[in-house]
Amino acid sequence: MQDSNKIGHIINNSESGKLKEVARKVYDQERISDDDALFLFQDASLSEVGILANHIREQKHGDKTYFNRNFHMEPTNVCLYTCTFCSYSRLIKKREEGWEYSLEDMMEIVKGYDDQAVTEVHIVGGVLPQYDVEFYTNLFKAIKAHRPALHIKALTPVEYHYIFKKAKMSYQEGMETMKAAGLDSMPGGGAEIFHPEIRDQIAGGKCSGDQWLEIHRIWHKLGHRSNATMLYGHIENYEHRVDHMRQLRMLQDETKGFQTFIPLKFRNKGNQLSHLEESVIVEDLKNYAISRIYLDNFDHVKAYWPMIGRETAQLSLSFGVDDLDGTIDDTTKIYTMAGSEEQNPSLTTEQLVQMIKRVNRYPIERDTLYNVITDYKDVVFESDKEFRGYLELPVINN
Ligand code: V47
Ligand code: SF4
Repeated sequence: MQDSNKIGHIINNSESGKLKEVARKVYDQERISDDDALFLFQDASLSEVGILANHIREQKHGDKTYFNRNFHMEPTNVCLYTCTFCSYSRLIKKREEGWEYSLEDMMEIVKGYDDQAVTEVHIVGGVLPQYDVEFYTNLFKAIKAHRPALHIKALTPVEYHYIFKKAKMSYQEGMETMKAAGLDSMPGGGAEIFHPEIRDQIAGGKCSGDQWLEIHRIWHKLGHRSNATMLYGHIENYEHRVDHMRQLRMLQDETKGFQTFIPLKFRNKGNQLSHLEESVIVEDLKNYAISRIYLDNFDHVKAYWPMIGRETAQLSLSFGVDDLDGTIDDTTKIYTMAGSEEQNPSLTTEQLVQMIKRVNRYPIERDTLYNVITDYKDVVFESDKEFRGYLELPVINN
């Protein structure tokens, strides 16, 4: 059944008047309300939200599924903040167990990718006093001097708020300084859950939700792009998730600067919230789907595959997701320390392309700004020819 027929089926036959109403809105490309989103979280089934989200996903992108070739660099895994969900925060007490890279160390990492066709470096990590405006501007300049075409996607309002305050700079002045040094875009981290009821408990002391949004607003108004995340599945409830997405949707109406929304599933290893159970896959898929339905003004929804694992990432492509991040390598420690599915989150381009093709989607390598680099629709790898389905069913000759 086509998705529009499936939506028609819900509109005509659902026993729930509310579900009919939400399905009608999706069909008519009308924005859903906060109340509708709450209803979907609380009362709709996975298959119902999946039909609605997939309809929107296919309307926006057809079968296209994006990824990019990037690498992550983390200057340090020691952090003076004490976010309870983060496996870095505990290291401040035993600093010698962590790493604190110098500018030269960071440049060695960059140079290690000289012979690889990566288009983006994603820089994120702990907050420490020596990583200040001077350190980061020197780092950005050194990267651009070495490899001008490499897109620098770096730091979040958590770091920016801290380093600008220390340098007695306004956010405006600070972001202009970063741009002049070579910053190209901002990743979506540090958003967690904006609502103070939750944020104060899990991420006390770091920038507030309003400050996070203000730094993105300024960056967008300077003409640049960024992403947004939401850390879910810990102590928040559905109202907090909807509140978080509402604030993102409002800012996006104002600036149109966000590219991608990335829900991040809370992982419970090695942090102060280890006693909490992790959300189940059905919940993760529902969360992707409802994000896709609610955030009508976001072009893309991304599943960060190292965190959720390859199979859930494949499933997510039928629940609103159109982007699988990239072919990152194993320098990303924040997730492996928190218990991500992939202990060595590295995939070759061929593996990532196959992962996408095997769920009948159409892989596209993009740059950070979603310009197409390689269209893999008709590219056939040797290993494709050997693939006969997940269960390796015998080929039946009639
Ligand atoms: O803000 C920390 C999260 C984020 C845990 O913009 C955890 O393209 C789950 O934002 N369980 C940083 N999550 C990563 C991030 C990101 C990742 C990939 C792509 C992009 C992008 C951005 O990692 C933090 C925090 O929310 N995090 N600890 C944990 N235990
Ligand atoms: Fe530090 Fe970020 Fe971890 Fe919070 S989430 S402790 S700010 S590294």
